Amino acid sequence: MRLLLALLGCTPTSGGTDTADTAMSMPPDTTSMTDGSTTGTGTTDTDLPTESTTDTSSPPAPGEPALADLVLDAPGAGAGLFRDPELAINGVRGAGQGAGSLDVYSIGLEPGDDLLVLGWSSGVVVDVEGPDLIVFENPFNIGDTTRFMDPAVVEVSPDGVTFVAFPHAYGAPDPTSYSSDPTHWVGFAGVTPVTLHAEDFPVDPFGPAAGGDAFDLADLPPDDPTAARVLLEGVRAVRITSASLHTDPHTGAPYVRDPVSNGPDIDGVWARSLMPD
Ligand SMILES: [Ca+2]
Ligand SMILES: [Ca+2]
Ligand SMILES: [Ca+2]
Repeated sequence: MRLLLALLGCTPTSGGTDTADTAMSMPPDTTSMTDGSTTGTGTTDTDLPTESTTDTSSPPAPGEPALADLVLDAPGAGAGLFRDPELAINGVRGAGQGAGSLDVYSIGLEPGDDLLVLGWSSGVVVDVEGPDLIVFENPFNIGDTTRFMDPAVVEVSPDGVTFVAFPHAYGAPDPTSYSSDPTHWVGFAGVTPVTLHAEDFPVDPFGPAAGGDAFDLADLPPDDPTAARVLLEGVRAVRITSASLHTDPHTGAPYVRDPVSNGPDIDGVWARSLMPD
C-alpha cells in the first residue's frame, strides 16, 4: 500500500506502467505455499475472533447479504498505515476506476504477515444461485491500458482450519512475466476496481455497479472433500493471500506479481446469503 500511495502521489501519465519507485519492491517470495487449487491445511488460529465494531447495528436476517464482520486472523496487524484489520470489516469504501480505496487492511508477503482470515458473526455463508462472495480489494486503472492489481487467492473453510481455494488461473501468453491485463487473472481477487462506497455510493454489493471480484461456491472443485464440507456446512472463514505466495501449476513457480505490488489491500468482503451457525 505504501507503493500505492506513491503511485497516487506521483500521478502517473496515461499508459505508463510501473511508474512507481521500484526501490521498495521485494524479490519473489521463496516460502511459497502449496498451490491452493487443492485442499490446504491452514494454520489459522480462530480462537480469538475480533468482535465487529461496524456500523451494522443489527444482524442481517437469514438469507440477506452480510458484510464479513469478524477478523479471525491477521498476523500482520499492528500500528501504522493500513495495518488495522478493522478496516477490512468496517464497510467498503471504494474509490472508483482510477483510484484505490485507503479504507483497507494491507496483507503482506512475508511469513507472519501474509494472510487475512475473515468470518461472519451472524452465521455461515451458504451456496445460493450465482455469486456467494464478493471480495473488495483496491485495484485501479492507470490511464487507458494499465491496471494496478494485487491478485489474491481466495479460500474458504467450513471450520477455520482446513481451506479450499476457488479455482484460479493466470492466462497471460507468457506466464513467467507479469501482465497488467485483468483478463489474464481469472478467479483471483484484487482484479476489479471498486465503486461501492458505504456512504457515498451504497449500491447492492452484488450488483453490476459495485465492482469487486465475485466468487461462487458452486465453482469449488467438486471432488475436494473440504469443498464438499463447505457446501454442506457453510463457510465459517474466508482466507485471502497474495497470489505470489501460491504456485502457478503452469510454471511450477510462484505466480508472478507486479514489481511494485506489496500485497493485497482488503476493503471488505460481502456474502450473499447466510444461515444461522
Ligand atoms: Ca452460488
Ligand atoms: Ca491493492
Ligand atoms: Ca473497509
